[in-house]
Amino acid sequence: MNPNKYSIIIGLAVVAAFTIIVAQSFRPNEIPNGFINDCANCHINPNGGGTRNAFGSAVENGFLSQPGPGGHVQWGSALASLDSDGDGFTNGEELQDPSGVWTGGSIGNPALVTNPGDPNSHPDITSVDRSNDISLPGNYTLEQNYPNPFNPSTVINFSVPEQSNVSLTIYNSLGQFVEEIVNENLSAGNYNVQWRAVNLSSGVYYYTLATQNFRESKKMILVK
Ligand SMILES: [Ca+2]
Ligand SMILES: [Ca+2]
Repeated sequence: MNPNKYSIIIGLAVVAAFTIIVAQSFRPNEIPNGFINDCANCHINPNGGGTRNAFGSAVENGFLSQPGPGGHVQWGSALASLDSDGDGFTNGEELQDPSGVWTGGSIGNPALVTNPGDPNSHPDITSVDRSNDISLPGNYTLEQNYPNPFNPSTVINFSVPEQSNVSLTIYNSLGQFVEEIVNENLSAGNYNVQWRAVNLSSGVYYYTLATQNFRESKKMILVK
């Protein structure tokens, strides 16, 4: 082989390899908390390259500044509001920037980040958190869930004025047991529960808060 041709081929190979490495490494830095899952955010192979996962395909098909490996990810409310992997949580919820306002730097709680391209990686289905309202409630309360109607996640707020064994249970419209989403001994305080309806059909459901000294039910509507 002509030595000049040989060196041109080597040169092209180096450029191609460099382009692939650059393409794999910069995109995780263009989504909020993207470094946590790195290339696994966009590719089935967690080391990057090859077939894209559902989030990577969404990016590739509509959220690049230009097609191909040189395109930059256009993070914003549109991409944040999609649920690319169909796990019931938007890309923004998974990456801790639900509104898509991130433009660099940290946002949300990195410890809660899940993979927007992997349906098996998603936020906890049910979580009980102390509310930001740290006042001590004088009464038991059970608030109306929001959003309502909902699909598939909703939030239920309640308060307990004393340390209590708390149960929060979902029933269907026939009064049949569906799921107990809280069963904990909680200290006096205000609480938020996020609940995600998994494998349930549209319809009316009831949620019941029960303690030793209190019991109340409210209605909510799942619309799929
Ligand atoms: Ca998702
Ligand atoms: Ca996911």
